[in-house]
Order: sequence, then C-alpha cells, then structure tokens
Amino acid sequence: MQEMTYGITLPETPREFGFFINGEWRGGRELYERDSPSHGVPVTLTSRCTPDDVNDAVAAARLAFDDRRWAGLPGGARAGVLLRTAEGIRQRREEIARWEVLENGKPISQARGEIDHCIACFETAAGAARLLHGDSFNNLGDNLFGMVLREPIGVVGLITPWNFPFLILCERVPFILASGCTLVVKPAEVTSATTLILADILAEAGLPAGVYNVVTGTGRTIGQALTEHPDIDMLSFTGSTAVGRSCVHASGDSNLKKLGLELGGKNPIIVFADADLEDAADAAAFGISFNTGQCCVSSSRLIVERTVAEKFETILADKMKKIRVGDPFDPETQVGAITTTSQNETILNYIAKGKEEGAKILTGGEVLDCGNGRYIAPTLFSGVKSSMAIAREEIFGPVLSSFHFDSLDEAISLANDTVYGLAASVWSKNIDKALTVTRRVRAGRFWVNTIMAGGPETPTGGFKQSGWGRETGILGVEEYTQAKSVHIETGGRSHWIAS
Ligand code: TXE
Repeated sequence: MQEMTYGITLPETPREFGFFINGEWRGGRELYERDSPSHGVPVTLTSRCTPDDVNDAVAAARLAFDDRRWAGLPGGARAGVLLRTAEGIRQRREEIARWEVLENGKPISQARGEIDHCIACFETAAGAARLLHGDSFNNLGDNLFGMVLREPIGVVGLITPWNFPFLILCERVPFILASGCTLVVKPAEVTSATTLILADILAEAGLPAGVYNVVTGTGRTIGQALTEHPDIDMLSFTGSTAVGRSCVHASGDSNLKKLGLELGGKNPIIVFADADLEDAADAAAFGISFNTGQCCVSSSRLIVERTVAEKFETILADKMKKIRVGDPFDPETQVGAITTTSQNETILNYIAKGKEEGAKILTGGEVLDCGNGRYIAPTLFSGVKSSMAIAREEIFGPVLSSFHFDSLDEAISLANDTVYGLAASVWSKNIDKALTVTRRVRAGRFWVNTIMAGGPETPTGGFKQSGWGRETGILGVEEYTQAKSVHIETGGRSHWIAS
C-alpha cells in the first residue's frame, strides 16, 4: 500500500473481487479494471460474469425462496439478521467509505454520511420486518371470515447505478429482505466493490446462503439477462429512463415480471420573493452540487420570482464559487470528481450546448485542475428558455438552469413542464403559497423550505417518467409483497344443489 495525502492509502495493486452465488465466492472470469476517477490509478478488478452465472445465481435465489429458508422464518428472526447487518456496516464504515471514494469519486465526508443513512435503512427495515402484516374482514357476514395475507413476491433482480453504489443498494436490499424475498443483485460495472462487501456482512449476520447473490458485469449482458430472466418475479431498476424503458419491454417479452423503476429527474427548486433568500441560495447551491449533481433528486431547474431573480442569482453564484471542489479524500472537500469519462463528456457537451443556445453562464462552466481526476466547476446558467436542451434533459452534473416567473400559476406550470417527476423543493414564508405548490407540482418527493431532507421512514419514487413504485419506508417493504385474499367459511354452507 502506498501512503496518500490526507492520511488515506491507495491500493498499490488493484484489489480483485469475485462474485457471490449461493453463499460462496466464485472467480475465474475475465476481469474489468476500474480506475479511481479522482486519482487515475487502478483500484479494483471485478469479474465479467457470463449469462450462465446469471442462471446459477437465479437458480440459487429460486431455491432459497421456494424452500422457505428465509420467507418461512418469523419476522423477528429476519429483523435480527438485518440489525446485525446494520452493526456489521457500522464496524466496517471506514472500509466501505474508502471503496466508495476510490470507485465513485465522492467526498469521504459525504460517503461516511451516506453509510450512516444505510445503517438507518437496515434498522428501519428490521422494524418493518417485525410489523409487516395483512388485514382481516370481520364484516362479511357470520358465515364468512376474510383475511388478506401479505406474501413476498419471490425472487427479485436488483440493478443499481454508479452514482450512489452503496446508498441505493441499501435503500433496496433490507426492505426486499424484510419482505421475505430472495435476490440477485447486479451493481454498475464501475462501482461493484461495496455491493460485494455487503455479501460478506450479510453472511456474517446470519443470512442463509442463496438469499443474497451478486453477479457483476455490464448492463448490456448481465443486466439485460436479469431483465429477461423468466424465473425472476420482480425487477427493481435504478438508472436512466432509456434503460428503464428497455426493462419494460424485456418484462413484456418474458414473464411479465413486476417492475420497480427509479429513473431520471429534472427537479425544480421554486423560490418566491418572500423566501429567506440566503437559506434558499444555500440550498440551491447544495442541491445542484451534491454528489457533483450526479443525483436523481438534484435540483437542476431554479425557478425564481422575477422581482428578486437578479439579486438571488448574484447571492447564489457567489455561494457556488465558494464550493470546495477537489480530492475527495480531503475531509474539507464538498464536491469530488465526475465518476465516469462518458458522464464527464456528457456534462461538458451540455455546457457547450447551453452556451450555443444563448443561455448566460453566471459562474462555472469550466473544467477544474484539481490533480489527477475529472473535475467540473459548479455552473449556473441564467436566461434559460424552456426549449433549450439544458432546460429539458437530465444533465446529471453540477449544472443549474435558472428560469424566472411572475405569478404562482406560472411557477407551477414551469415546474411541471418536464416529462419527469422525481422531486421538488419550494421556498416561501407564506404557508398558503408553499402548500399550493406542494399540492399542484407533480413529484414523488417534496421539500418545503429545505432540500434533500428525510430518512428511510418515508418512501421514495417518481411520478411520470421518473418511475414506477416506491422504495423505503413501509411502502418500500409492501412493494416487494403481493396480497392474497383468503375466505373462510365459518358456518354450515347453504347448498347450491338441492339434496
Ligand atoms: O445509466 P444506465 P448510465 C441517468 C443519468 C445518466 C444516464 C446514463 O442521466 O447521465 O442515466 O447513465 C445497467 N439492461 N442516470 O449510462 O445505463 C448498468 O449496468 C439492464 C440516472 O450509467 O441506466 C447499471 O447497473 N441493465 C440514475 C444501471 O443499469 C442495464 C442513475 C444504470 O445504468 C442495461 C444513473 C440493460 N440494457 C444514471 N444497460 C438515477 N435515477 O439515479 C445498462 N444497465
């Protein structure tokens, strides 16, 4: 190991990870080498699994579901495994944070915060595992009693993206496990390490073999094989709307598996003249720069009341200039590197397009030289028109587009002028205005005078083309169950055929 600045070490040679099926580590496949986006050195080697590996993993998950080694346990026993996993993650917090930084490029302080959220996800799901229940009907007449059972849906395929490798995983896995399902996970090829580490932690916590399986590799081969697999009962996918659409086709062409989809966003932050402008500007700077804007709920459209627009944009641009971009191992860093070369190119292309289409850059717009990595300055565009690409398309980078409005109705209509509906934030001291906006803007998550707040107790998910279904919270467990109605005759049957 070689010593790095800020007291963190980079691997001298990349660490090789196998893949995990039926409680065992496997290897021997072609390897994919991942470079740290912030340091330019190879850090991990992950297996390029084959479609046969996918079949093996699904068969293991199928058997583990069908023989009821997990679904047949009392909820309290499942809760015990989830709580021990939470503790295992707590003990390995620094190790997980380090791999998140090395593969993803996010700041270490942020990675640690995300892991704390992941621990809370396991704890929340443990509570839900104990409390999950159905319903009963005592009003069907004296001769009939009705029950609604909640049953786990079966084998779940889980495909996760590279922007929050561990966080998105942990917003799904404990809730899937709480329901009694078994699963096969495929992480994004560039960020597989922490999904594999979780396999060890779950096994040490007592999760039976075959319940959590991981196959690694590309979306086109391994991801696609999962979406088409006839023995997967439900697929949870988080990623681009384009691939989400292909999951819908694959489900239709195979076994009509249920889908949970969390897709893109173009989320509005609406600022009224009566808001605390300093607070709102701080939130807007955070909302677009957090995770370098590679965040599905990032607030990428600023919709500000015209009477204060110029003043607000000045305060905001000043704040954005002060954001500390740099080596993610520096504990002071707020914004790290862009995760992939292709995402870097996409963001820079959008910045160029915004300029070409006539929007004005108030701050940022340039590549930053922060050492051996890919860094882009947080960027604010003003004078954006609804027809521009930067107004309509998900950039997935630290690029904020500003629009101005004159009335409440115009603010709402601008906010809804998108195919997406993942999240929104509104800033006003006037409760009537804030609530009207909250009710009329179509988005799955809403923040009033705050942004990106909340924990695993509340559900996440999108309206419109941002997705289907909900993750986390009680709804996030129920999503992985199906209801079975049961009718029990309690009196003598009145015969249909005369005796
Ligand atoms: O996503 P992909 P990419 C958006 C964001 C970004 C764009 C492209 O706008 O710029 O998507 O990112 C797997 N069948 N979001 O190309 O391709 C893939 O291996 C099955 C928003 O990385 O959707 C990875 O595990 N799976 C989003 C996962 O899908 C396939 C987060 C996501 O990759 C597949 C990420 C296929 N045919 C990107 N092709 C959010 N909402 O947070 C790929 N995959």
